[in-house]
Amino acid sequence: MKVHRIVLAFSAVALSLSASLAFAQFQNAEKAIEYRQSVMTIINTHFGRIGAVVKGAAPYNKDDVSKNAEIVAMMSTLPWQAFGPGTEGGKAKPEVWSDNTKFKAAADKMQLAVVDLNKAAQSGDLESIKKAFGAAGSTCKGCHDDFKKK
Ligand code: ASC
Repeated sequence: MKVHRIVLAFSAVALSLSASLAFAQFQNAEKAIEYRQSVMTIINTHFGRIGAVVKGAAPYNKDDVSKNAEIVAMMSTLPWQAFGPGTEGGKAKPEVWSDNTKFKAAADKMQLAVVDLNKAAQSGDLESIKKAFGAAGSTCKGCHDDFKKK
């Protein structure tokens, strides 16, 4: 009985490990680059729609901003798995891989900032949306300055 349980526990761990490895696997570097750039394009589109409201170029509508912020928050979790070893290229600077700890920290910072933005968006308070938008934008810019080619 005990042994069975241990075997079961081990297979569960092995399964989830192989599942997460498979999740991070791309057929080749081109596929990984295409994936991360596509995700960034979607993030840019929806972040930009919030930006238009923040800058006063579009009227504030709570539902629209909430949906855009939700999409940004969800999408923000996706690009990083596509910067794995052997996927150098695209617009990524070599520092993504040579200074990977710093890159990961920048990625984490961005994800936390867009969670804040999402919270502000759901609250419906335009002033906190503006603040959170600015803070999130700085994390985008900071990471791009260090890790994205012009
Ligand atoms: C975007 C985008 C960025 C950031 C940055 C905010 O939509 O592509 O790099 O926002 O411009 O300062």
